[in-house]
Amino acid sequence: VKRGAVIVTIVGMILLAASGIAIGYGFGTTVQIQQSKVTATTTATATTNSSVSSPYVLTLEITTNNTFNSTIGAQPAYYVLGPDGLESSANISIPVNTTIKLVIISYDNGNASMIMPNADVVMGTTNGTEYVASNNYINSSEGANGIDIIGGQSVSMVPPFDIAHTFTVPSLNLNLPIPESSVVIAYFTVTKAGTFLWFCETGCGFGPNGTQGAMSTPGWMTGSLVAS
Ligand SMILES: [Cu+2]
Repeated sequence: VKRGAVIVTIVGMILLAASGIAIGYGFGTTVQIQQSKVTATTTATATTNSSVSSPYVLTLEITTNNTFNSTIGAQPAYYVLGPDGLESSANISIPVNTTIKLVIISYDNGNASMIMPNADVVMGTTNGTEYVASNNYINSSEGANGIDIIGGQSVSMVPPFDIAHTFTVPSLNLNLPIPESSVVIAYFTVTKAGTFLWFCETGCGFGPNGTQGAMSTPGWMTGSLVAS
C-alpha cells in the first residue's frame, strides 16, 4: 500500500512540475496586479460574506508532534477538524459547485524549503488571494480604547522563507502557501466531481530532500480531495 502511495505521489509531482513550467512565466505580471488590489480585496470579501449564503467550511490543522514510526520519529501532518476533533486527511470530502471556505491552522513554527516552483504563489482561490493571520502578519498594540488589532492581511504570495507547508491540488490549480504559526483562510469552488490528489510542496518530510515519511504518505502531507 505504501509503495502505491509513493508512486501516486511521484506521478502527481511530475504532473505538477510540468504544469508549473507551463504556467510559470505568467506569474510576474499577475502577482503585481493582485498586490495592488490587496486593500480592495479585503473589503470586498467582508461584504460578500454577509450577503450570500454560507459557504461550506473546511478546517484543516497542521501539527508537528506526530510519531511516524520508530525510525523516522516525529513528522508534520494535516488533519481535518471534524465535529469530534481531529480526523485523517487521507480523504477530505467537500461538496461540488459550492463555495468552500478553507481554514488552515498551522501549529508548525518552522519553515521548510520549497521543492516545487511557484509554491509561494497563491493559486486557484477567489481573487487569487489568501487571508493570513499570524505573528508575522498582524500588528496589534494597546491603544487608547483597548487593544488595536489589524488582524491579518490578504496576500497573493508568501515569502519563501516564511513558508512551512503548502496545501496544493495540482489538477485544480489550487495552491495555498502556509506560513509558520499561522491561520490561513481562502475561498474556492470545485466545479467538477472527482477525486483530486493534494499534497504539500515543501520538503517537510524525512530523507535528504524531505520528500519521504509524511510527504509520501496519505493522511500526513498528501491525500485525496474528494468532491461530490
Ligand atoms: Cu509540508
